[in-house]
Amino acid sequence: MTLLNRFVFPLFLLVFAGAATAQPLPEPQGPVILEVTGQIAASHDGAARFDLEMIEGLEQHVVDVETPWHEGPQQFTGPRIVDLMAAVGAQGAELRFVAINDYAANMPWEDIETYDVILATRQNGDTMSVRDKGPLFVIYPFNDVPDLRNEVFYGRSVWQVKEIKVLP
Ligand SMILES: Nc1nc2c(c(=O)[nH]1)N[C@H]1C(S)=C(S)[C@@H](COP(=O)(O)O)O[C@H]1N2
Ligand SMILES: [Mo]
Repeated sequence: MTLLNRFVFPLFLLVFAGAATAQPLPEPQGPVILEVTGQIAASHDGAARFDLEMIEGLEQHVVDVETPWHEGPQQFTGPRIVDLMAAVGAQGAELRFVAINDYAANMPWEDIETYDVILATRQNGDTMSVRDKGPLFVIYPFNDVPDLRNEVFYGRSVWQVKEIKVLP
């Protein structure tokens, strides 16, 4: 075996095995605003921790929407939750969103594959204070998919999210 084969090939295997689950996450540099726990590959002691910069480093999606909680049309920005789940190598059937006030709601995995539901970090371009239901707000595309306008999806629209538990 050449040197190349002995060292480079195993390295390739490692890289591809990793890609099948998730890339290693960097350490958060700023305040941790989100923990993803449960059935994830990219965990440090059972959780993947995110600061704002890490969440905004994921591909961003914009949702123009009117909601029951805001006056007039709003523009929310953040990663699709399905992309956030891919980033941590999540595999589950349900997601449990836990809020700062300990409100929690479960979302079937199907929702994040069916709709462009985002974990919004920004409302009309600005980050959201806790008073304004921030820093993280689950936003469904209620305008694009008007059938979502009912209590089931309102109940899953958790604001002040601090944790996402990936459940079997
Ligand atoms: N953080 C947080 N998000 C939440 C809630 C809550 O109490 N806390 N209530 C949920 C439920 S059950 C519904 S129906 C709507 C309620 O919105 P409302 O309080 O404006 O009626 O928000 C959802 N998101
Ligand atoms: Mo509700």
